[in-house]
Amino acid sequence: MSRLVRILRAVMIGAPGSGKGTISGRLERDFGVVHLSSGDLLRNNVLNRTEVGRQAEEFIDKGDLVPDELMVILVGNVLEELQGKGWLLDGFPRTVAQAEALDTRQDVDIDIVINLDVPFSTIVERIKQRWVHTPSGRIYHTEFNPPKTPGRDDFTGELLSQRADDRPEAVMERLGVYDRLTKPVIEYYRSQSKLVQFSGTESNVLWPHIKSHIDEFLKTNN
Ligand code: G5P
Ligand code: MG
Repeated sequence: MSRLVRILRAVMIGAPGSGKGTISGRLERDFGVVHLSSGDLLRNNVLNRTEVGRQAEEFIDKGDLVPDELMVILVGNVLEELQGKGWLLDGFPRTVAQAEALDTRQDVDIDIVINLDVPFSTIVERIKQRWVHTPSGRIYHTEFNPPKTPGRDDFTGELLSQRADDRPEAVMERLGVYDRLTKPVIEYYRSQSKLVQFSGTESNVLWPHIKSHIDEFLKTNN
């Protein structure tokens, strides 16, 4: 098994539903990085009715981005707690302003930025069948990754739900926001020579390529 020797710091970029959460879970399992999903962080704040959750909810439900200032503080606070550990940021940064804010931090030096390039037509179909366990961030799909008991989380047995922003109109808004605001982040990291892109329609096909890329990176940089 490939165990982490060097501390890996990575970012996962991709359109809504491109499989960021799915692939991040596998990287966490195989490389021992802490998976930090900005979306899960926000949804837990909404669930627990915190002040951040109250401010963020209306943006999330419409499919718009939460303001940069709020995101930079929220994710920054968690990174503070992860000093000395390997991590994988899923869904952050997703504007150039957020990427620049991350670059100003002394404790952050990103090794690799993984871009999942999945066609929008594939995504729209997938998202209709997604079910989630919000407290843990566990993701299911009625065919690709079904729960053992329909409608229930495998570990807690609690009821699964569908995300408010997985309604078709919110999904279309999210894809538009991705095109306008997140695609420039891909170019930002390409110009830093940190970007590696994986194109396809199936996570199980992309995954072995991503895994061997990280294995190779760790071998070369240890
Ligand atoms: P999130 O939570 O970051 P998105 O929109 O970026 O949300 P999302 O929807 O979580 O991304 P994903 O993680 O890329 O998608 O995809 P996934 O959940 O792994 O896979 C999607 C579904 O497809 C699942 O059901 C999975 O099982 C299935 N699947 C995976 N692979 C395959 C496959 O090969 N085949 C099939 N058939 N199915 C598959 O952000 C949410 C909101 O929070 C705010 C924004 O409002 C955002 O819209 N937010 C931020 N705002 C500002 N700045 C930030 N940095 C923000 N971060 C979050
Ligand atoms: Mg996700």
